[in-house]
Amino acid sequence: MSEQSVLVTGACGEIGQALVQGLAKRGGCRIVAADLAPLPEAIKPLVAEHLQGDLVNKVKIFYDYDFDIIFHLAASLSSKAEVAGEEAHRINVEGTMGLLMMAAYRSEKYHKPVKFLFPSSIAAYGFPNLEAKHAAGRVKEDEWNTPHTMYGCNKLYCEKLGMYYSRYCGQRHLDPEPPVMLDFRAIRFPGLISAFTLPSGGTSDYGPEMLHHAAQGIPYACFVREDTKISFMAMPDAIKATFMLMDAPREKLTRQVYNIDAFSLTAAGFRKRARAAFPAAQITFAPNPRRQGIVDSWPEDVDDDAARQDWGWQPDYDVDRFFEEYFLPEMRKRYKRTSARTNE
Ligand code: AKB
Repeated sequence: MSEQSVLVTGACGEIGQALVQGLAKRGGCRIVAADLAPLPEAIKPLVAEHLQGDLVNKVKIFYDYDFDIIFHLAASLSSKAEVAGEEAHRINVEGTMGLLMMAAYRSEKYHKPVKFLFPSSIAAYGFPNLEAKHAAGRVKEDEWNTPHTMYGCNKLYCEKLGMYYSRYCGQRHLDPEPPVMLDFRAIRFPGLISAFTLPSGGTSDYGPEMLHHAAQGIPYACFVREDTKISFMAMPDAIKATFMLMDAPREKLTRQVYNIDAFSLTAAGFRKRARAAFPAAQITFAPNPRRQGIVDSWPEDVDDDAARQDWGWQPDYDVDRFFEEYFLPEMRKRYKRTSARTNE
């Protein structure tokens, strides 16, 4: 079988690096990366070509590539997008629209649907207050689509744009010979936690930041209240879900945007787990009202039944396995000396 040509935008970010490693492990593809930053050493040997620079200005270049699959990960995350809204809109919406147009054009011209994998987010939801959040329980994909943030608005709109370009663009879908359209698929990710990289610019960042600080013996002031609860997931599960959705036969998919879920934990729950593993951890709470408002608008739990039914989704890591089998073994290995010292 010939190699598949794959584009990964935002390749130097947290999901990007894990995804490139996952793709390389699967094999059978030529990886083209795109990012503002130079490639980190961890993925440099795995990438055939890296296009460094502003994606929005670079989209034209991609018309010359024959991509089978596009993973469009480049984004300005929720906290950063609140302080630089116009720039976030440019990156999150204009960048996505440019790539969707390119993928739609190539799908039609070469009669081959380009697969477009889009990471959406729990930020696409928005609750008016904490009572509504607590009462909502497991939120389904089409409920509470009333985001409070620039990032959430961008993600929700780009989901709709993806559906538009893959189904209705030009209103030719009812023609006797409709054009070949791109194949758009999206996952709404919860907060993600990697044992290898740290996030930046997001609001679910308090979870991974707290754990990485605790492991290194560095004091951490958490920017949300102790009772704050949203859903989280181990990075390997996020990559697994992305590949599962990518591989799922199109006829099995009853929707184009799917929730996935692994575990929900309060900020106090993170502290308890961190202290159990690293007893000297110094964790305090100093809520930032703006960032608090963002997570208060996000669901505590999402309903991922559609993903489970359509493509067999199931996380490998519940909260116990996340700590015991993924995060802590890596931390203990990496920060052996630090944690031994701080535990004395
Ligand atoms: C963020 O906090 O902005 C992201 C997300 C939940 O999409 N991690």
